[in-house]
Amino acid sequence: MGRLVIVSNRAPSTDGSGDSGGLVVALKDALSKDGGLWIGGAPQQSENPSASLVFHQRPDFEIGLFELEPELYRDYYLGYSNSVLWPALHGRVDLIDVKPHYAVAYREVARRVARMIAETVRLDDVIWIHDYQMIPLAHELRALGVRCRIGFFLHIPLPDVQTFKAIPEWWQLAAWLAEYDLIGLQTRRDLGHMINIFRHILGGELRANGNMGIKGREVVIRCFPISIDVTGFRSLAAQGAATTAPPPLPRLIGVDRLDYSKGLPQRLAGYETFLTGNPEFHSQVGLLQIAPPTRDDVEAYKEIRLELEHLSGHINGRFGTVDWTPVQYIHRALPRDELAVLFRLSKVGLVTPLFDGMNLVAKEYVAAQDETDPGVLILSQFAGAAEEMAEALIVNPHDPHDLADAIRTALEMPLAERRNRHSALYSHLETHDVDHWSAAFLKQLLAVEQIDAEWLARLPRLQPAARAG
Ligand code: ADQ
Repeated sequence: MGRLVIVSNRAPSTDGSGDSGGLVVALKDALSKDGGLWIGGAPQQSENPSASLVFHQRPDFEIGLFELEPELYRDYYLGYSNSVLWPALHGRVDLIDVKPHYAVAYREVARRVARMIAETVRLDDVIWIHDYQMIPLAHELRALGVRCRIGFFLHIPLPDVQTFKAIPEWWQLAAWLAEYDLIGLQTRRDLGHMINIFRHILGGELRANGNMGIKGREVVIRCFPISIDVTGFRSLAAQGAATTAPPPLPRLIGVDRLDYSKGLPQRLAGYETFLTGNPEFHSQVGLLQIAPPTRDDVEAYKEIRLELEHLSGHINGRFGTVDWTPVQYIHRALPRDELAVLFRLSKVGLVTPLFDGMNLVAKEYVAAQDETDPGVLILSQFAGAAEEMAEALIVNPHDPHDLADAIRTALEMPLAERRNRHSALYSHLETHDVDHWSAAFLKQLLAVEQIDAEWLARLPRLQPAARAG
């Protein structure tokens, strides 16, 4: 194999700062082995963007930044990616903000980035594209004659076919996805949706080997549940906790980007129901909710922020006393080592999204626990993580009574049961960490045969002219 070429909306820093956690840690080894390249958006937009990638050599791998004009970036990123695809793929079709120029910008960015990539890749390179901001890239690269293996990993969920069809460009998106050699999804749930989307929209057929036959070629689709650096996070938590005083009251903790998919108002409603039904816990427990802002320029995000401030104020006003604040709400990001300690020193981890590709917080909470006296994870049935983490207390985040019951069960759970549940969850994570995830994806991608030149020559016929957007 030649180089591993990663493509994502944002590139890691050019000096290696801020590498802790996440994809960079997962892919560093694979990237440094064969002189890898990470292509991603430049941190700043530019009125006079470079027509080619701007390269930076880090000691471990090379970075190629693509620059975009501010307006194009806004329409592609805040517009199509986060006001159309993000809500639609999270099943929130009510929040889609359709504007034709968003779709045009999304396609234009893919075209430009593909041209920049085509200038630099070699036939034996392997390209791994990440997430919903980049779906048309394989199509654009194939149109430029790029014959490398191209894989795609979707970090967020894929909804059922009817919800998918609420996106105006539904046909086009399905066709773009069908041009990858390998599509990786987080869960079996999403894999099922992918199969149905290909079946219903493109007439694809599921083969006995699990691949999809679509218009004369085979697309490999598999699920690869993403994970974290389990032992690294565990040591971070253990080290920090050794010098940190535990909180005065047993603590419930929630850590989420402030996003409507994370179910924060529903979580607070469940906590309020718990406090209403269990007065003996008043002044005996506290909820710490950490929710840093994201995508503040998108209207739906302003609304969720106001709602959360209102709800936490409401609960504190209703139940709080001079000595007790039932909800502590922090609206900013914290360093990873601080988060790890906060997780370890919290009796209950609340991870209750309405729909989530995976949810790494669930895995971080478990990894951070002291195995001799672990806390309890309360996990939404709609988080991708629920497929692997059955020993958590699984809840329906839409039902405040279910959530309230789970909070009480978690706070009263005997030590032996907490240890049993934690030990089952941790042993699974230990063997399914983020290295396992990236190795499994790359192994599968390398097993795909080099692209068929004949198929490549026929490619334009896959696009009916009327649909080209
Ligand atoms: P996200 O939607 O961003 O990721 P998630 O998987 O929960 O969601 O990851 C969030 C990360 O940000 C975690 O590592 C968490 O610790 C960190 N974080 C959250 N709040 C923080 C705070 N206040 N301060 C510092 N760090 C904070 C998308 C998909 C997920 C999928 C991931 C990875 O939506 O479903 O799990 O990609 O594929």
